[in-house]
Amino acid sequence: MKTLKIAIQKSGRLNEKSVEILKNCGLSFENYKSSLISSVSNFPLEILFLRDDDIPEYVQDGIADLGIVGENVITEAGAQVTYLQKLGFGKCTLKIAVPNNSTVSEISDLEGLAIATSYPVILEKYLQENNVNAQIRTISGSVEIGPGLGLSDAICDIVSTGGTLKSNGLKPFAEVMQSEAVLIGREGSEFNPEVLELLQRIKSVLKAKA
Ligand code: PRT
Ligand code: ZN
Repeated sequence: MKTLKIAIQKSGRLNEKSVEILKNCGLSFENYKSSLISSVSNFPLEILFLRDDDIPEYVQDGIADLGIVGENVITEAGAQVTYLQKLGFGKCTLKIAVPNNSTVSEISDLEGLAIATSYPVILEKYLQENNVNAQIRTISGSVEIGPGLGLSDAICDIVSTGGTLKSNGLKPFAEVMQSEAVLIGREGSEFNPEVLELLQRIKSVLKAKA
């Protein structure tokens, strides 16, 4: 029997829930924080602990068979992967926001302005679909401080409670994409008997929770 590999986030917002769902599937493994790989003792599966940004490509390229990652990360990476199951955690929305005192209130008002984001691919597509020409400033984190520093007129970032926007004097006015954690594989993954078994267990865990 071939041992499958599943890639999950090593640390961060999705780590705990990813580990929890696998444990709830009856999988027995050590969740060593310092180890990058862990073997499941009662299922032909190895767990790879990675930065979330690397997970879509690992699955696309066949280094891992399965992955648990946010839809935002998959879409931004443009990875060719198959969505096997939405997992109901890590829910958030990619939103465009402006300073509270800004006169920008609709998408067309963004014409000619600068927008800071860590999601340039998703934002560019969204702007194109809305026929807006804006300057995208790609930064890797702390996007919310962009307008305060004069780096940008607006931002496009992940929002969950909205607390971070609020505390930085920003207000959202457009939703670019909704996201949650999903189980991904490659085309045809669902025909692998071990993948199918794991998928069935995940579905039962989700059903029991609902
Ligand atoms: O180290 P690694 O690269 O693996 O992790 P990371 O730092 O890139 O990601 P991490 O752990 O922060 O987030 C992992 C995934 O969780 C994201 O890709 C999303 O799919 C999902 N997620 C859910 C979120 C949030 N909620 C979230 N609130 N990701 C980020 N945030 C950030 C957001 O960027 C902003 O800074 O939280 C802030 C806003 O939160 P609120 O509650 O104040 O609105
Ligand atoms: Zn990341």
